[in-house]
Order: sequence, then structure tokens, then C-alpha cells
Amino acid sequence: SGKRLRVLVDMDGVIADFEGGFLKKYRAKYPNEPYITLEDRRGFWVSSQYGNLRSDLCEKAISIWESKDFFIELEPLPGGVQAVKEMAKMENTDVFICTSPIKHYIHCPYEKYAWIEKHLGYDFLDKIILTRDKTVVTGDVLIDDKPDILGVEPNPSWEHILFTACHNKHILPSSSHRHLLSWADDWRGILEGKRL
Ligand code: DGP
Repeated sequence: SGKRLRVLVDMDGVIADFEGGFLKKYRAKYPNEPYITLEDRRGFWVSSQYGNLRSDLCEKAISIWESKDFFIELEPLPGGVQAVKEMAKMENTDVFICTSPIKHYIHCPYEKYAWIEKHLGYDFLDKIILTRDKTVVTGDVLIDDKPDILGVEPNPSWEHILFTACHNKHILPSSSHRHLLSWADDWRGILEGKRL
């Protein structure tokens, strides 16, 4: 019951394991180079932290997600696919996958569509929003692991729910966001609260 809800769900770091997929392929391609464990990840930008470790590692990191098959081969994060399917079946609920493709566009946008079809099904291809600026998309909630979601719209319509990821787990619960610790956390309660 209550009002119709539009939920925007981010892809990388929320339903697809970008960080785990990155680390696995980075270590396979560069077995003799240093790496950052998921425990030690800090900051949203993987390439910045690798570049700080040693300047040439920035481009080595970037080469991983710019490679063919990187995005399609990402593993689903625990509970994410099931939660999104369940959410989409709820009454008065419109779910969209809202994801920013990388600017090296030869593989990424195609593979994001293919990933959604593979894990969420053909009908979810109608629910994909690819944008580099999520502030111009309207919705009631945006579930996203990026702490600072900025763009041309200074007052986005959505409430940003910060989804916990290895790079943001040290950010303390604050007045700037509510958090979802994982898909085992109470996402249903957050949605029901937004309907009131
Ligand atoms: P989103 O999660 O929708 O905000 O998309 C952000 C994308 O950027 C996602 O595919 C992860 C990727 N990404 C992570 N670290 C870096 C980085 O250091 N540089 C670039 N260009 N992309 C990154």
C-alpha cells in the first residue's frame, strides 16, 4: 500500500562484484606487481589508490576493466539478483538498474546489457538506465555504493542509500546518508518507509 515507488539500483558494487572481479583479474594479469586487498581498499576510484601505491599501477588497473569480458564475467553480489527480482514483483514498485558506463565504451555498455539479461532476464532490458549523471534521473531511492553522487542537478529527487562496499566501509553512518549494509539488511523496510 501507500504511494507508487521508483527504485534506482546501481550495478557495480551493488549487484555485480566489480571489486572482486577487478582484483582477481589484476592478480592474474600482473602476478608480480603489488596489489590492494579488499580489506585495504579506500576511496571509490580503484585507479587512484593503485596510482598512489605506485604511479604505473594506475594504468595497469585501468587496463583490467577496459578489457573485453571484464563486465560480463562479474559475479553477482550475494542476494542482489534475488532482491532486485523480488522488488520488481512488489506491488506499486518500479525498479530500474541505474549504472554509469566507463568512457572506454567498446565493451562495457554491451556487456552491462548482457549481464542484466543473463542474471535478471530479458524483460529487465527495459529497466536499464545508462548514464554518467545520475542526478538527472528521477526516483524515490537510489541504492548506490558511491559516497558522493554529483551532477548537474543540485537537488536530485532520490534519497541516496549508501550500499556498503569494501571502499566505503569506514565511512561512519552520518546525517548525509542512510546505509544498506548488504542485501541481507532491511531494504524492504527502507522502501516501505518511503511509501508513507
Ligand atoms: P557506478 O557504480 O554506476 O557509479 O559506475 C562507476 C564505474 O566506474 C564502475 O564501472 C566502476 C568504475 N570504476 C571504479 N574505479 C574506477 C576508476 O578508478 N576509474 C574509472 N574510470 N572507473 C572506475
